[in-house]
Parts: sequence; C-alpha cells; structure tokens
Amino acid sequence: MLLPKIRGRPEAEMARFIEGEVKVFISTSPANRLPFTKDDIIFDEPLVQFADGDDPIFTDYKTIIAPTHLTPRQALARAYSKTPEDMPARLSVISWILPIADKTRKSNRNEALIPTRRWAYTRWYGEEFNDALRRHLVEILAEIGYLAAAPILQPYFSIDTNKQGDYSNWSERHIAYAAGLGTFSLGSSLITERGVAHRCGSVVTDLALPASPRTAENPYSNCLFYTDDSCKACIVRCPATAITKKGHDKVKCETYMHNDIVYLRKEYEVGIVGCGLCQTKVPCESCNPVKNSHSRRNNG
Ligand code: B12
Ligand code: SF4
Ligand code: SF4
Repeated sequence: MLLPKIRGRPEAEMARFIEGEVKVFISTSPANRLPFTKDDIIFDEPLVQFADGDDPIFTDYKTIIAPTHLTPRQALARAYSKTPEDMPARLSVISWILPIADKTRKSNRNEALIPTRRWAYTRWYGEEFNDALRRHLVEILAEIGYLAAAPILQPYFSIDTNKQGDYSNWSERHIAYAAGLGTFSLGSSLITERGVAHRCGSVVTDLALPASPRTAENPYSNCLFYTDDSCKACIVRCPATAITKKGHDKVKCETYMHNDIVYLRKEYEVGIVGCGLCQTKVPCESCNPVKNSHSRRNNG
C-alpha cells in the first residue's frame, strides 16, 4: 500500500493529496450514480477546502447556532473518548461541496410544488454517497496514521429544535463557511462558486492542512438580495411561503416537507423528501450570482 509513504510531507502536498482523493472517489465510486438511471452521476466535481480546527469562528458558532454546537477540537476528542486538551496542537477540518448534477437541477426547474424523483434520490442516495465519502476519508487518514472523524457519523451527532426550527450540533454549511467555501443567503442555502444546488460534508483530523482564506466580505455577500436588494427569486420559488424578505422560516419549510409532500416518500421509495425548489431556477442555482452580475457589468 502506497498511502503510508505520504505521511509528514509538506502541508501543501498533503492538501493536494486529500483534494485528489475526494475527486477520485467522486469520479469512480459506483455509489455516485442515480439508481433508476443507466449511469447518471449524482454529483459533479467537488470543491474542497480546509479550515484551521482552532479558528475562533468555531467558538462563535456556539452563539450564532447554539451552545451545543461542537468545535472541531471537541468533535474529534469525543470521537476518541478523550478531552479536547488531549488532542494534538494542530487540527484541521476538511470541507467539501458536492454540486448536484445538471440533469437533476434541470428536472427540478420544471416543478412548482414537488421535487422530481431525481431530486429526491439525490437527497436519499446522494447523502448515502456523502456518508461513504466521509468514511473513505476517515479510513485513509487513519491508514496514514492520523486521527480523523466525521462528526455527522458519530453517535453524539444530534438535531434539536427550538422555536426557530431544527438545528444540529455540527452544521455542515457553517463548517463550509469557515473553510471559505461560500456565504449564506436569503433562502439560507450556502452560495458557493458552484451555487446553492449542492450537498456538503466534512471531516476533522490532526493532519495539518493550510487553512483556505475566507474572502467573503460578510456572511451573506454572495446573495443578490443582501448586496443590492434585488433578485428575491427564491421567495417566488418556495411553495410553502417559507422564504420572505425576513429570511427563511425553518418551521414552515419543515412542515411542508413533513406534511404536504410526505406522500412522496412512498411513491419514490425513499426515507425522506425535501422539495429544494428554492435551489433551482434561481440565479444562484449553480454559480456565485454576485460575481456573475459584476462580470456582466464590467463587460458592458
Ligand atoms: C436541520 C436541517 C434542515 C432543517 C432546517 C434547515 C436550516 N436552515 O438549518 C430543514 C428541515 C428545514 C431543512 C431543509 C432543507 N435542507 Co437541510 N439540513 C438540516 C441539517 C441536518 C442541520 C442544519 C443546521 O444545523 N442548521 C443550523 C442553523 C442555525 O442554520 P441556519 O438557520 O441555516 O443558519 C443561519 C444563521 O446561522 C445565519 N447567521 C446569522 N448570523 C451569522 C453569522 C455568521 C458568521 C454565519 C456564518 C452565519 C450567520 O446564517 C444562516 C442562514 O440565515 C443539515 C445537515 C448538517 N448537519 O449540517 C441539512 C442541510 C442544511 N440541508 C440541506 C438541504 C439540501 C436541504 C433542503 C434543500 C432539502 C432537500 N434536500 O431538498 C432544504 C432546504 C432548506 C433551505 N432553504 O435551507 C443541505 C444544505 C446544502 C446547501 N445547499 O445549502 C444540508 C447542509 C445537508 C447536507 N449534508 O448537504 N434542513
Ligand atoms: S435566489 Fe436570489 S435572493 Fe434568493 S438566495 Fe439566490 S441570490 Fe439570494
Ligand atoms: S426547501 Fe422547499 S419549502 Fe423549504 S424553503 Fe426551499 S422551496 Fe421552500
């Protein structure tokens, strides 16, 4: 096995190695295929970036999300039944974005009330694939001799509810934000350079990786509504009136998923169905719309 030889190489080389592993897994894994099609992929080529495990933003999340939200140090320590202080000095978080394939996005654009089978399968089988990727990275890192854990797969992962709706103790979008992969939006999706129609994931490790810069001006700067009060296309797209100028009403969104379209679980034979209509037929579907509108203006 060649893997152990990579241990101890310079950070930039290790970063390329990890990114390469994620990309190869996505392009070769049979789990990245939609079951009812001949061989259609679920996700396109990913975006992969890194955060410093002790970045102060992770402590800020205890205020922004909830006191129960774990820091990477707590998340890794709990996976090994140790205390955060027992963990090595340097920790990193690997965060990735899995853009949803073109055909699936196009299919959902034609819908006004329910998600297509392709979209529902992307939620169900796509998340199974995302879990497989999480496990794959943890295995590789362990094989090279590093500590690693995917918090979502740990028994301590939990989702709680307050009056604003559900929140978890490891929010993948906030992790991706910390790794400089995008910003939040009016519809609350994370707008990346590949847009909002994606799923995301992460792994914490003691492998030292170079932290990716967070270049966004503020946590909402990729959304047209927050930059120049324009767009609002996601408000029109949402069949549950869950998105307004005040933001995303998680309770309304969840009620739509759990009541109005719950019958689709049986029809599509999946365990959960979310409509995701706010993520297609919108300017932020597959790109950063703010960058796009700037380049349109600059090109006259
Ligand atoms: C609970 C949950 C839900 C709940 C609540 C969603 C929510 N907004 O949190 C419900 C059931 C409504 C839901 C619905 C959907 N979900 Co969901 N869900 C989750 C889950 C399990 C946890 C999310 C969480 O912990 N949220 C924490 C709260 C606090 O986040 P928030 O309210 O959005 O955060 C706001 C504040 O923090 C605010 N903020 C305020 N001040 C500041 C300051 C700073 C510095 C920052 C950074 C932020 C910030 O910004 C945010 C937006 O306004 C994650 C998986 C995971 N473990 O991460 C998937 C996840 C969020 N869901 C996902 C998806 C795809 C969906 C659906 C599209 C369904 C589908 N599959 O078709 C819809 C989309 C709804 C929407 N418009 O966002 C993806 C989102 C990826 C993306 N493209 O953004 C995730 C990440 C799953 C995954 N692995 O990819 N989901
Ligand atoms: S559709 Fe427009 S307003 Fe809504 S999140 Fe995307 S860019 Fe922002
Ligand atoms: S997932 Fe559906 S119900 Fe929820 S905000 Fe988006 S469009 Fe509205």
